[in-house]
Amino acid sequence: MTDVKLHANEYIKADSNLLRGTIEEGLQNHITGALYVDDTQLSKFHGFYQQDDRDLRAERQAQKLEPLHSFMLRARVPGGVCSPEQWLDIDKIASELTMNGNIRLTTRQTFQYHGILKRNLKPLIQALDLSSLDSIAACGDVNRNVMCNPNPVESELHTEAYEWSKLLSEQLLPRTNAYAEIWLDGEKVTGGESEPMYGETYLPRKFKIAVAVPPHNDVDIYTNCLGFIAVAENGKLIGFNVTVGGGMGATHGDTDTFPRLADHLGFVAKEDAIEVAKAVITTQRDWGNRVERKLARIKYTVQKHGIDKFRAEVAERSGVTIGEVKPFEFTTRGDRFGWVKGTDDKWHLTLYIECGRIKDVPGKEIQTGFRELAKVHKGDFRMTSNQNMIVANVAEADKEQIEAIARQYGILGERLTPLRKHSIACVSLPTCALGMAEAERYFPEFTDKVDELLTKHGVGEQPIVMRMTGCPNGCARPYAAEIGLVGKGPGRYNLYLGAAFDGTRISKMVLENGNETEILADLDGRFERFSKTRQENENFGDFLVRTGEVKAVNASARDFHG
Ligand code: SRM
Ligand code: SF4
Repeated sequence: MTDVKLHANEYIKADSNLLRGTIEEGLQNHITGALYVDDTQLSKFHGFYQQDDRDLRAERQAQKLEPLHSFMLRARVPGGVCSPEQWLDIDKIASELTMNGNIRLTTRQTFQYHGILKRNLKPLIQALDLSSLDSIAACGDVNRNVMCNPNPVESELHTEAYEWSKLLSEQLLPRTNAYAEIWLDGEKVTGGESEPMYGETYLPRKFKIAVAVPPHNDVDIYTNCLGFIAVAENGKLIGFNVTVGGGMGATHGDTDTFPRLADHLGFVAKEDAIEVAKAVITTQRDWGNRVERKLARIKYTVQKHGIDKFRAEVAERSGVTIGEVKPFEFTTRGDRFGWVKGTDDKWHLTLYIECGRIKDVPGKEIQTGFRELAKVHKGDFRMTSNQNMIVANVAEADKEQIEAIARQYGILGERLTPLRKHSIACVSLPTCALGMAEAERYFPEFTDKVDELLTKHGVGEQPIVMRMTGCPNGCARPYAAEIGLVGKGPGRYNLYLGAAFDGTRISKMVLENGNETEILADLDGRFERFSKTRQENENFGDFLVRTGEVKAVNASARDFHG
């Protein structure tokens, strides 16, 4: 035993009886809409967060009322794939059991509900279960939703990659019976339970995995804790180039924190992938920082020990020979909108969903449109890591009907600019407790203004990855965007530039605490120079770095703040 005082969450986990805590008692307490304080940390492992509507906070405080507590629940949907029947259930649950009635697609290929009252948590989780969906480990200090390239174009390889994402997700789930007991009235386990991989204090911090299929890096593989880049021979998966140590979160003004792109661990044959994943996880479990939560992600563990030492440990724990990285190349990152045909002759229609919000708005009945699509669609739906949706696996004969419905409800997105197609924003206000500035509610209007500037300089057709978050936690991966806006205070953002289009270099701050006018003025000048002096096919981020306008961030611990 050491005398070191661990972070408070470590004691909450240790005392939780494998994630049960007093959640059940809290659900029975009808005096408050909240859970008991410690349980709000444990609830994350069950997939939900306690929140309150920040727009109403001051008013409720003035009336001496407790905040209007409600819950955000995130589902676990490996690879983002669900059936039309499941979508109809997801939609019905939103209408019947949440206050706002809508659905939010996330940057990690799943969906969230906001505004769930405490009394509706259990019926909601039970309704998901009836649809073979769950929220186990969607949040918390465990492996979360596993991402996978969702575009089933190179059909066979994608199917295999998707199967791996499901397997990884299943194999790395916590083993406690707590979820079944609390939410699904499962039989109570009275002893002998254990968490063989995680241990009773789970991981020091959240953990994220993605599977990519080159040349598409839509899952932003290098921003993940652990990444599997599919390697194929003759169209068949033979293994993965594995990456470790990526992550985005940082704290304003704290130079000990930084976003970091993952290092290459090496090539691993596919039959060894699960063992390697487990070894990476247990290494992080044992080596990760349990004192300082903000330094507890695996990116800091890899940074501290170095990739060579980390690799040796993983090889030893797994007994797997980790080979040299096999050649591969990423060329695209965003989603491929419109129709694409797979190698098996099935069609896939990618639809743009502004900030991932599935909700009817004037001129765009997105929620109704998807309901109608789900009623006739015979393939599946695929949520993308850019908060969009693919109506996947459509037979040639059904194409026309699917397209007609998408057009009827205004979700075909025919007039999207390249900038918009490559843009995402996080949720932020009013539900996110950590938001410092608007994101989802302001981003569409901001994108219009940036588009106007690009058009003014004749570069409106240039695809640029632009992302906005309401705080430095990085939920829309803004530091991996060519234009990143990170909330600093109401109406104020730090502007980050110079990341690579393909996600292989992060950005650097060029303007601190700017308002809209200052940010647009900064971009205006840069777009002008870009239009005049760019090289053929040069991307915006690369141009800024080549011309020295922005210093390249090659090693983030050294360059991001320096
Ligand atoms: Fe996130 C915390 C939303 C993807 C880094 N994130 C939060 C919370 C739960 C706020 C909180 O802790 O109270 C946000 C809930 C807002 C709301 O009202 O819904 C939130 N994060 C989201 C989502 C919904 C953003 C979106 O607009 O889609 C994404 C859900 C993904 C999912 O389905 O699992 C989401 N979050 C991310 C990503 C992107 C990714 O994983 O690819 C990141 C950066 C990558 C990374 O993890 O490094 C990210 N979220 C964070 C962090 C910073 C962690 C850190 O290393 O410091 C926090 C804060 C924390 O954990 O303390 C956070
Ligand atoms: Fe909330 Fe910040 Fe994440 Fe945006 S980036 S959802 S404001 S935690």
